[in-house]
Amino acid sequence: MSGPSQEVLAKLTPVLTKRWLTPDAWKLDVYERLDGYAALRKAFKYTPDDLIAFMKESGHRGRGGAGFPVGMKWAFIPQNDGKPHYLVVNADEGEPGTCKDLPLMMNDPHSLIEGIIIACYAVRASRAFIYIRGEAVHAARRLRHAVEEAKAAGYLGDNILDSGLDLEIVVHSGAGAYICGEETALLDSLEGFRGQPRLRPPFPATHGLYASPTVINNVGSIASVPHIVLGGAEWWKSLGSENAAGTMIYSLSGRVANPGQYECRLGTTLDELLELAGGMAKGHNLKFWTPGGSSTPMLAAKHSDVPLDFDNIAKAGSILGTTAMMIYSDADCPVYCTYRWLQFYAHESCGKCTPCREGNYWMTRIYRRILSGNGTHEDLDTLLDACDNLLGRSFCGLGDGATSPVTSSLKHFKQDYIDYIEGHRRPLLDASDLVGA
Ligand code: L3W
Ligand code: SF4
Repeated sequence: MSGPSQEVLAKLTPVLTKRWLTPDAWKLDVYERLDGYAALRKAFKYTPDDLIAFMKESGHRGRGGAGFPVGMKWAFIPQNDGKPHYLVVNADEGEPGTCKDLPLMMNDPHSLIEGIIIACYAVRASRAFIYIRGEAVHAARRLRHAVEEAKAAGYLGDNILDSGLDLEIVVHSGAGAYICGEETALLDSLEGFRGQPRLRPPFPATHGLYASPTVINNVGSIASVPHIVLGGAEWWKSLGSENAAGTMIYSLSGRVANPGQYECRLGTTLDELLELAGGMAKGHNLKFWTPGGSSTPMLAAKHSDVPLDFDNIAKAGSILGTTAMMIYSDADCPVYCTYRWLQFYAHESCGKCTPCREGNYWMTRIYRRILSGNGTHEDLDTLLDACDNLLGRSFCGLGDGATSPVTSSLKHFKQDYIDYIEGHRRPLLDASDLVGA
């Protein structure tokens, strides 16, 4: 295959990833040589309120899955309320297929720290927490090292660069539970309780950590901030598409020639990303894919020209999520994939609400029946009925997200299910798996 066209190469826009290939960019002296902490000095020239207005103007939206406007979230923090304010960075990256925050924290930890300081100045917080998933020991170590370097250089501590801001950052490792990526479960875990979601509203913006106003933003949302401050709101908007400002780190995995992270303008298509990544793996043809992790409805090959931004992907029937693009070919089975994801959701369900706790368990059993050649046509209706009882009826997004692969695979690939049921396809599971099903 020939290389990508000039038109497609122009979609590749390294901003958050621009320092990743520079040796030792994770060290403070190298970071400073590459414009590091220039944005902080610029931000301190604004008032906190002006900074919030600037972030609103930039159109920057959250990179953790929901795409909530960052400036609006910061503006929710009450002012002059006499309470401590907190910033919590959600670095619990656990969505299957998602791999953008860990490489960012490993390669460019100071961009996250600089973004945190700017955000804390804007929302008047004097304590920030980075909640990182427990398995990421290497990234936690790197972040702690960067925090120490920043503190020694006067970027953290009291009266930072004479701005009047006092700030400490705590790097807190979780214990490896997917549910602790849900913002309120994360707060419970951070407070030392078992991580289970809280009722919303009230939202963390008013009742968050220790019942105080708290901003919770994803790693990518915050690490973008220094770039936006330096480049300006218009520049950030010019990089993306309508209602979707800036770039996004698209993580490509699965049946692709060169898997990895590709930072491109929001609105790039899968066709273009595949061109950048050298195409599909040899001998494979695209069959289905997820735009943003397993919680986002899977799409079919015919959707490969949909611009990957919030609105266009919604029109195609999915969610942009964390742009974790898992690519599958005609050698892969959407029914089996869905079964494996459901096993994950059943395992990670925190058990607080019945639809999710019971629904995911029962759905995995139905998949076992289908995949072992013992399914019935009624099973397909039962699956959709179970999804009806999870979607919108679960206490948090985990239960909602678990229905995405089920309903979307049934929508696009019902024949694959029927082939198992009618015996046209060799069962993938042994009937002995059905004991007790
Ligand atoms: C104040 C209001 N704040 C909303 C805040 C809210 C939150 C943000 C978005 O789930 C999705 C989920 C996963 N006053 C507010 C308000 N907020 N209204 O805005 O809230 P929400 O409920 O739309 O989404 P969420 O609960 O944050 C995130 C999907 O992302 N996802 C999973 C991603 C996994 C990772 C990872 O591994 N890194 O992030 C993938 O697609 O299913 O739908 O802060 O407080 N009136
Ligand atoms: Fe827990 Fe699942 Fe209910 Fe969320 S939906 S509260 S993870 S049981």
